[in-house]
Amino acid sequence: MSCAVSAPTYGPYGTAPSAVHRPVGLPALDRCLVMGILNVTPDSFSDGGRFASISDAVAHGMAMSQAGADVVDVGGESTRPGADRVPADEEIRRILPVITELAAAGLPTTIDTTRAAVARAALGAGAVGVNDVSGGLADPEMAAVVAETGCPWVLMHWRGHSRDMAALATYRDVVLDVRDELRCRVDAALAAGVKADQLILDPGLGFAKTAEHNWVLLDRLDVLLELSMPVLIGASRKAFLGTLLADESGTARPPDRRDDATAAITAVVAELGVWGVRVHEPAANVDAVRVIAASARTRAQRSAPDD
Ligand code: PMM
Repeated sequence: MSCAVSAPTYGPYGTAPSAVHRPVGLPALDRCLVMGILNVTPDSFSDGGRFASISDAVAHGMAMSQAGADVVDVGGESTRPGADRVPADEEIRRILPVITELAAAGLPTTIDTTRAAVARAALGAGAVGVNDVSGGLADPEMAAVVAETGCPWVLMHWRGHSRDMAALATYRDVVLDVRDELRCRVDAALAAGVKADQLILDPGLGFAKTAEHNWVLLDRLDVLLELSMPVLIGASRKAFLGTLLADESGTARPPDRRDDATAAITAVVAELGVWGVRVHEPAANVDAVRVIAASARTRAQRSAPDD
């Protein structure tokens, strides 16, 4: 996986993390944004099958908004390791009524898809942005849809579809490789007419990454933040947390008991300056980002010169 990018910093956007833009069309906040996960799938790793009916899915989206989620990310295809693909028309059938109803209720939604046709349908139904776990690699038409609509686009680091991704988890240096591969995706997006201020980057924890890779990426987020673009982190309930919290017999902690650890990661990455986190249970994560924002405000006041 390589492309021709060789400059040490990302040119047009400066190098200071303070220069990070606020993606158009998404809430502009003075704290880390919290994106609630709404998987309308029978087989996602932690919530698969829970929200398969339209009314259950809409009710859960509303509940996440009431719990403080700033945006709800709606997905109709599972990306858990080993998952098989679903046809595009089935993906559209799952997500469209849910996005339509949430948009009608005034909730900002993003569409979690790698397919341009699904993104186009979702944006037409009122979604405000596209969350593309393939960073534009899976569907060559995606960039054109995003350029045409001018919506925010999450470019996640990705090396291949879920069925094959475990075999792709080999890196020279995971932090530098992920950064460079994401820069290639940014260059491709810009070349296709997408504006820089539409883009959000995501290291893709768990996607062609071992647990060790995930921890190293979290530890060296400064390298991604130096690209001076908004960064989104999706650690919620992922397997590396289950392994970390395994019981004495070595059995991984089940996904629905990984929310406290998820909120701990949210606090850590919000303190580092990420733009957003993508989580299953927003409430504790919203509290965490508010604590971090209050702490940052206090620090700023202490270091501000007296009037
Ligand atoms: N992870 C999943 C799905 N979509 N999108 C982004 N941007 N980042 C992620 O880390 C990410 C994602 C898989 O988790 P899920 O099955 O709980 O949605």
